[in-house]
Amino acid sequence: MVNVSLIALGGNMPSQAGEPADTLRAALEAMRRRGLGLDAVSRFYSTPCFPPGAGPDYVNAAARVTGGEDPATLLDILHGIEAEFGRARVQRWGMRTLDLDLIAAGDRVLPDVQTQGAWRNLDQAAQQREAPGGLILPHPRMQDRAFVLVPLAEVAGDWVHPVLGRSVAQMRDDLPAEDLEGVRPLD
Ligand code: PH2
Ligand code: MG
Ligand code: MG
Repeated sequence: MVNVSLIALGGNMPSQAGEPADTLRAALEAMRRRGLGLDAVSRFYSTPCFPPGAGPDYVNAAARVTGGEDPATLLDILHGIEAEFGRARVQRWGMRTLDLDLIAAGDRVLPDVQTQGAWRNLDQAAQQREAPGGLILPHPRMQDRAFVLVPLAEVAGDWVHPVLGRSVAQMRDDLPAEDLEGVRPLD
């Protein structure tokens, strides 16, 4: 899966497109319109907000994109679509109409293995405090989050983390059962 990119979609506030599920559908359409090849899209899930109590439940989904786009170009496209749906970056981890996260681009490790590892190993307090300036891939929190891994397992269960050596399905199964139980398909 060298040329696949993995994208996580989420939202927990209404946008001009409607409720979060409507926004996610519109965002997928916008991705197609901007030329991304959507190979597979997961079901939509209702997920408890992380951190708990920070806002309403989210709708989350995942998409697998092919074509070997370079990650910076892909990220520009995703940011453009977030802007289109009124994403205001008011508060880190706060409420949002649309969040499109690039989770991985093939087996690239960016900017390098050591820096990716440093971000991955931040303790919880530092995670709240610090946000990376540049693109870190794979996304340094992907292995922790049921709202990312459960949808992602539907579209890229066999993708193997280039540093951890664990597949998406394995990383999902490594999570506590209570994290997984909260992630429920919408329909
Ligand atoms: N995204 C966040 C913060 N918290 N919680 C859930 N359930 N789903 C998300 O996508 C999410 C979150 C920051 O991007
Ligand atoms: Mg984001
Ligand atoms: Mg996010």
